[in-house]
Amino acid sequence: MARKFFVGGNFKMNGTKESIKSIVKGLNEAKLDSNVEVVIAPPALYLQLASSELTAANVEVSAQNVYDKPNGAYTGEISVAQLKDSGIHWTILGHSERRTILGETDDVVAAKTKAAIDGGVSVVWCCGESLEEREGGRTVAVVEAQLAALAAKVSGADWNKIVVAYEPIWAIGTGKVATVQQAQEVHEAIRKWLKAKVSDAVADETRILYGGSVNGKNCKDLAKEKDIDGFLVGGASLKPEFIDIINSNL
Ligand code: G2H
Repeated sequence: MARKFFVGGNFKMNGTKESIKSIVKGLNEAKLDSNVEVVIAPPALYLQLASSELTAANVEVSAQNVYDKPNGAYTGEISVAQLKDSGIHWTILGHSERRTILGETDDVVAAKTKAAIDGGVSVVWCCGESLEEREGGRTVAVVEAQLAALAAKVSGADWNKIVVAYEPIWAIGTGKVATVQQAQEVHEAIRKWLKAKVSDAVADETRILYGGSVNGKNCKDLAKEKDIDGFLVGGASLKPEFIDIINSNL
């Protein structure tokens, strides 16, 4: 089946009220490929501002993280119910910056993913290897272990609510984009794993995004690959070239 191209903008810990309004205005006024599903993920403080300013069709607002416990005594966290209550139906989870800087393990990310889905919030679930792991020939094994932890917690229809983002850590914010071939190889391995361990349908239907220094110049070649179904964009999502990335297939 045809998988709808998906582009996420991960603003990370960047932006002000003014800059976020300006990015949203740019999206509202742009001519965006109507065959692309877009989410933008500003910092939590600005989720509602972005939502209230957004009028562009096919663009939704996403959180960058969510906690897996129900409302209660968890200082500094935001619950799935609170996202829903604020009209937010997407979250990124398992970004490598949260895994490496904030210590989120494969199991923690899987538990958060399950909680989000159960609470009605779809997930851009991130995976990827470090430079050391790639150089040690362990890329596919690392990604498969991350997938296995996820598959232990989610099942059946949960997969319809997951978009996978492959983000090699060595390519994130470094300007070192994976080659088209390197990205395609891992995307293909992820799809094969889904086919073998989950189901043919999930393998066919799950969008697999590439993330890591995607920009307005490299996006078109990456988008041509058969297993690359979109992008998770960091730095370039804060710039006008984000529109070009959304329109990669035009
Ligand atoms: C990878 C990506 C977005 P950037 O983290 O998630 O960021 O495009 O800046 O490498």
